[in-house]
Amino acid sequence: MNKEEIQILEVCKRFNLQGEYRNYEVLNSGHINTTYQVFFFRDGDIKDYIIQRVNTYVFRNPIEVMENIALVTEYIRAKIKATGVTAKRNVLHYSQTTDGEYYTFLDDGGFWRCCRYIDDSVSFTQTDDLKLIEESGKAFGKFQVHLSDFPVKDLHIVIPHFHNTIKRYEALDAAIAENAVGRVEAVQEVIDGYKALEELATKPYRLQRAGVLPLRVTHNDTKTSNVLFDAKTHEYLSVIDLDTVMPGLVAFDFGDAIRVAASTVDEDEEDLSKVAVDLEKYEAFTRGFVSQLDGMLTEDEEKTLALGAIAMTAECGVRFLTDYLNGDKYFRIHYPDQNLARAKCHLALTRDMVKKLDEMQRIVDRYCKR
Ligand code: GN1
Ligand code: MG
Repeated sequence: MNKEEIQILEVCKRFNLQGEYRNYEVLNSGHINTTYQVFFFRDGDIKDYIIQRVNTYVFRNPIEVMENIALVTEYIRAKIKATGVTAKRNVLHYSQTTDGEYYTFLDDGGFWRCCRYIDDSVSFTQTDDLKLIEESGKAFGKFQVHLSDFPVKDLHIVIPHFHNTIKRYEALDAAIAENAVGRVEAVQEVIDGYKALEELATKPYRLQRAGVLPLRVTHNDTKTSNVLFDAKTHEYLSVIDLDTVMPGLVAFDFGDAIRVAASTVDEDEEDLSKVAVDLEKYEAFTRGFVSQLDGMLTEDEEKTLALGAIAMTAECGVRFLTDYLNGDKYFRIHYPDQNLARAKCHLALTRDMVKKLDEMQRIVDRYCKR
């Protein structure tokens, strides 16, 4: 048994997982935490769980992360139950340790948590299936609705200024000034490309600061892989990865989802001629998202949804570029220049969105039908 498996088994024991341990698999799609699926044999069947080691470089106060998650999942569970259906497959269920905590620290300081695997569910990093994209839109729209009356002040700000696009640009400037690993010179064109987008990309944040756009409870990491679908029907079941649930703008949840769901490529595509926002995918997501909202958005929010896609795509690209310049400390990479590839791809995608902004907003308007 290797060290990883010994740790996994210790975590399973602390969460009192029952049955005979069979094996584990590493799930590798996230850039931050380390995620495993573990399999137990019990009552003649295989039961599986998701256990994660939370990245405490990124989440400096992981206990607060779990407090937020417990509050939000309980709130959504109560909302679903109130409609008379079981919430079993429609919201995450985190396990408690034998001490009644939602987390455990191992001896090496690692912070671990465990949640039930949702039966017969699947997720996708990227898909061309418009039905799935529409369903992912519904999932995030529903999340908004479920939390529309959640007391925002009860949430910890687990990563301050997470979608503060202005500060993200400042962090890029600092990384350029420091040039810690000597990479600045070779990427000047990419830096200039992002600078040219700064004014537009920071607009939603500035509108929030000016009080035009309201803060709501948002998910803040709405990529396609953060939705679970029923394996057979492909209807959405639940959103996952609630680490960054915090006050935010609806335009950010919409926009960050579009960044992935409506893209023609993966996040790190190197052939930039392939990179574009696909308006059919965009429309499918928008249709799903807006269909759940029951007119809860203000007119200003509706009018800035498409702009949110530009803000989130540019911001994410700025973060990849900053991390590249800092020597790849934040996002997990699978090959040496992956953060640069991600940054270039996001620059191309943002530029395409800028060209199509009016059309993207018209599509939103059509579904919002004010
Ligand atoms: C990170 O780890 P993951 O894949 O859930 C990041 C998001 C980025 C995303 C880019 C806490 O999310 O903000 O948009 O990578 N999460 C954090 O794929 O920084
Ligand atoms: Mg995440």
